[in-house]
Amino acid sequence: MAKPDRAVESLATRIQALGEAADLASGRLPAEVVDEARRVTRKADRRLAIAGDNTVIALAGATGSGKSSLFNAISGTRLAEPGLKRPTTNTSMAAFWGSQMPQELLDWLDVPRRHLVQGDTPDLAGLVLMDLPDHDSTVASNKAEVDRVVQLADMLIWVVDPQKYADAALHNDYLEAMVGHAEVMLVVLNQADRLSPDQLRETMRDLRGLLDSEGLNKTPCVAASALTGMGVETLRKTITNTVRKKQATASRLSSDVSSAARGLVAEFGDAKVPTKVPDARARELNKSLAEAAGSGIVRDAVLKSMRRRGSLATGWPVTKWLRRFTPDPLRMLHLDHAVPRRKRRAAELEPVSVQRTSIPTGGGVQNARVDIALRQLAASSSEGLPDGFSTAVREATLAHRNDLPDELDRAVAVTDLAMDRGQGWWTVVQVLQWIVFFVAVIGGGWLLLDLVLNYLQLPQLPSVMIGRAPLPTVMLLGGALLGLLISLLSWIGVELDARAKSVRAERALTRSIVEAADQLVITPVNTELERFNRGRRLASRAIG
Ligand SMILES: Nc1nc2c(ncn2[C@@H]2O[C@H](COP(=O)(O)OP(=O)(O)OP(=O)(O)O)[C@@H](O)[C@H]2O)c(=O)[nH]1
Ligand SMILES: [Mg+2]
Repeated sequence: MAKPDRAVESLATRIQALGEAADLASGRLPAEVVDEARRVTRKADRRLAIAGDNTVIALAGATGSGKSSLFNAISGTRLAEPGLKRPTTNTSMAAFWGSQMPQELLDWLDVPRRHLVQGDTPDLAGLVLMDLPDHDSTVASNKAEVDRVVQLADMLIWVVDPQKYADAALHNDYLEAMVGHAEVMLVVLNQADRLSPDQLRETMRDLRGLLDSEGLNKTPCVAASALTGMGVETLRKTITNTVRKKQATASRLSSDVSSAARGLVAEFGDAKVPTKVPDARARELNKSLAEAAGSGIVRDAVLKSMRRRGSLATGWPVTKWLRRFTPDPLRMLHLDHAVPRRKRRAAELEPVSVQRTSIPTGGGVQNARVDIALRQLAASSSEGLPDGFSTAVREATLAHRNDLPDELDRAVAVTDLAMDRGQGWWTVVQVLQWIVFFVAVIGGGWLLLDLVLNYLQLPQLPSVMIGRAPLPTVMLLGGALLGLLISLLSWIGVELDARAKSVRAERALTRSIVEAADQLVITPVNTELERFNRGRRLASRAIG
């Protein structure tokens, strides 16, 4: 048989989906539909919410009472292994009547051994019949297991035998504690074939009295024998009735779930809705934020500052000295710190020590552009959304509007502009400059000394010639020329470096700004869109 396109969801999954869809829609879709969905979800008690339309019935009791034998007798199978050696059953076992094993439910029940019973038994469809291990009260895990199953069981059948039906361990540790579940319990006195009719009547009266004294008046008790088949039909009927009742309850709930889910889906609408902020809008926002944060100003300042620092470091010592008196543009913006990576991270973690720049920002024009970008982002992100969700999207875009300037400034302040890297060559040039400067100074001094000696008519210094030119002249002119040449070449290097740095700085700033925008605007909006899309998916899944 061809599988249907859409997997048929189990009632349990649909109830869960409806509950989650209602939570996601809360505050955004009309309260009536959300409240109705919640009411329906609440109506589904734990049993229905986990087991859905499956009926869970478990056989519990002392070892040797005949749980496994009864299991086989009731189910008409030989799945359980009854035995003479005690205890026989040490892990729980379940048989499921239907076409597909409800694995999730059996996982919840923690049943390791599972059997599928197929066949023409519509009156047992959806039944999970469990054979629990001996309830020996000394084994804590067994008690925990019974406690676990009883929360979900539509019926818990306690199997006792004529010898141990009054066992203190059973009554004190289990039955008395289960008063709250009296209505879903049934006590079976098995091995009735071992008693004479009189003994049986007597034992049943005794058992009834015991149960009543424990507050279990509503718990029926029946006599049975797995061996002769006595009472088995009654048990089967009780089970069939329970299955039918469960199915009826489940099907009523199922249609309630469907109609509540339909109500939600109608409000979610069927318009095509973006799954995230459109890229173009995010880019637009980033651009306007970069402008408002003054990233262009910083880029220019980096360029100018690198030029100034480079020529200070590599220029001719004389011109260098003069330029020292011009201000550093980055220092004026309070961005001249070369924050080491480790320290930077600490600064990010420490909201009190917020670093501030002095970039002249927040101008009316820039601010207006940010507002426009935010409005457009909200508008195109909320296309097709119902009112409540589109309001939520708008609010998400504006939630941090007032913190944006500060956050952006902080992002700029902690961005590593990499101003302190890649300047090794400056030192080399600096040493060279000083060498040629000294050569020129010595040449000049030499000539000056010659001039003074000549004036005083003292004997001249010996003249040294390089080719046809005197050495001091070569030293003075050569040094000066070489100094200028080195300055010129380094100027080219500095210029290229400054441009590369300013581009890199702008990129780093853009990254910081994009990060801030992501955190303060894009992510909150995307969260809202996810909330809508997930809610709508779940609601339509809950329809079934
Ligand atoms: N005479 C008689 N013997 C029975 C009856 N039911 C079970 N027995 C026997 O009692 C013994 C124990 O039966 P089981 O069905 O294995 O008991 P259990 O409750 O599953 O035991 P554990 O798995 O050890 O917890 C077996 O030898 C069965 O043949 C019954 O109704 N009458
Ligand atoms: Mg057994």
